[in-house]
Amino acid sequence: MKAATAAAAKAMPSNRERSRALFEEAKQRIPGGVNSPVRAFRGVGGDPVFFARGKGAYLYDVDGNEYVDYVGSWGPLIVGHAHEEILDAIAKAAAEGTSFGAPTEREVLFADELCRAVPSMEMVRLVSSGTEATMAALRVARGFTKRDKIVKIDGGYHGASDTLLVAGGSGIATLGIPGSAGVTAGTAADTLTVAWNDEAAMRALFAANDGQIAAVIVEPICGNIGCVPPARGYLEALREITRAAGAVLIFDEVMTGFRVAFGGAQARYGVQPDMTTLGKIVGGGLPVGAYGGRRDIMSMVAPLGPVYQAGTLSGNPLAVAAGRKMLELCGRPGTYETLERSSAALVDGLGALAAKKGLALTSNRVGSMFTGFFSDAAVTDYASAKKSDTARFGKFFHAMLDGGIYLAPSQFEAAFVSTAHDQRAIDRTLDAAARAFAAL
Ligand code: KE4
Repeated sequence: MKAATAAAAKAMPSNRERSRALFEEAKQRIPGGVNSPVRAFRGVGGDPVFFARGKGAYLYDVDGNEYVDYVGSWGPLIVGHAHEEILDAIAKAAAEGTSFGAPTEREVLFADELCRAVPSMEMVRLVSSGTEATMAALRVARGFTKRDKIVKIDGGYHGASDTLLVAGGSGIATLGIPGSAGVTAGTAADTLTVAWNDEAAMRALFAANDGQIAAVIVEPICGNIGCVPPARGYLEALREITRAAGAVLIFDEVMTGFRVAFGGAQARYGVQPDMTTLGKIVGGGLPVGAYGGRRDIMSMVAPLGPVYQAGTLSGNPLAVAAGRKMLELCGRPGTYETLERSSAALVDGLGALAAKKGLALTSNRVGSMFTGFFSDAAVTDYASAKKSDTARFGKFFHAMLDGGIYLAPSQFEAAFVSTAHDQRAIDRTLDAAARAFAAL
């Protein structure tokens, strides 16, 4: 038996009784037993796994089972769990105090490092989550253009603020409908949705709302439909359409920022937005969000300008210390080449194994973010993603979980490879996938 298989057999999660018990207890005090809905396994069935610790590419649950982790806390952990240098940076910052609610030198340094990494940002404001970043960016865009309507992509996700919790329409331009209870029809009415990768629909939307659209916000590589890259020329078309209409183009790079390239998707595709939102990786595993962009737009932000936005823990010293160290690690030579090599080996290996079993698996990958859809057709937008066999995905998810591999518990999410995913981790994953595909 190959060493990797033997290790996998040894590591096979034997039981998850403690997770199950904790979930029952959690549900008494926490809505749905989780502090964020996607963690509840509603997309794949079964009970969530409760984790005790992580190290490198591995997570360890409360029952002592080991997993190769491809969630990476939904993207932030591009250098793996508990990276020594990040832990050290946090410990050093913590020893000097955890929060001041006042400006610090490291925030000044971090702002400059972020703007140098993402040159389309001439100024940047730190917040504590991706949700805050996108919510603020849209408010600034509305203040700057004095227009009310915004456009998002059908199936795009930008955090849980009212303006953005709007369900997608039929795939062509539609007036947004509330995507959550509690979001008013009035709020949703100012949010238009349009299918990803449909340039004609975007042009039609602008023609039908001439002079009324404040901003278009997109994930430059969709990660919340699952991974769905932009069609050739699509981002360039968005840039041209928004510039011509005087609308602000916002790239929500909360997931793609420092993930697909050091400068994010905008560096990879060579398209500069007017504003960028960041999160996840820039916090090094601690709560950091950021929004930034052209100086004339960011000059609207209080106290410099009339658009109000604030946060007690914005620029928190520990989170900024972790984020700065993360950027330093990401900036080291070879980081993205290493991620490309290991991610390609993994996804190509999965494709070959699925093909050997005669399974229809369509994989979309950009750098170290990827999604496998059980579909024999290309997945280019939310409508085509929804046509994939999500029931089969659920079976695959659980077969991989039982094989010691932790994937995102939803078809409509991206998986992430870190620099800690070495050949042993990839081999273990492919061994588990061979068994999982056989069981489908
Ligand atoms: P947070 O508020 O969760 O930090 O960021 C919101 C957000 C904004 N923009 C993009 C492109 C995002 O992907 C996210 C958050 N992503 C989800 C999962 N893809 C986080 C997981 C969760 O909701 O628990």
